[in-house]
Amino acid sequence: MIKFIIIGSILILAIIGGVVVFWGEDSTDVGLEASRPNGGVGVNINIAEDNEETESGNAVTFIITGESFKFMMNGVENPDLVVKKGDTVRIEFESTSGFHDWVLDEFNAATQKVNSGDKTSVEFVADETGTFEYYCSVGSHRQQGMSGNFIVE
Ligand SMILES: [Cu+2]
Repeated sequence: MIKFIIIGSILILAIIGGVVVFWGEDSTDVGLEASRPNGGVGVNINIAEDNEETESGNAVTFIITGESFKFMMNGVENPDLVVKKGDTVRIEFESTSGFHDWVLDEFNAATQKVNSGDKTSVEFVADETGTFEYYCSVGSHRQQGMSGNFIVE
């Protein structure tokens, strides 16, 4: 009788051990399967974000006024305009005093020339990195200080 109990106990232990090992292997497999797709998705998302930045970029708008002889934006004289490569840039320009425009040669961007109180705009894609000079092309305004830096990072 004692032999049967001992053999029975060994069998039960063996079964429990087998189940634990089986579960252990099973859960290990599940873990690997779960982590692989997650890792893959993470990588895919990163690639998608990178493509978005380089291919389409963001839409950036600057609201700038012109007077004799400087540009103004949010109280800053001849402000640095900083964008990322690939951004679509919109310049909304208004003359608050005098006859002016906003020109950026490197991107073939130029607004109309406008008089006091008139508004105009121009849109272009900043597809090249560097620091470029924007300016007013009216008369000698550029030489008199009506210019600033357009920076593409
Ligand atoms: Cu001007």
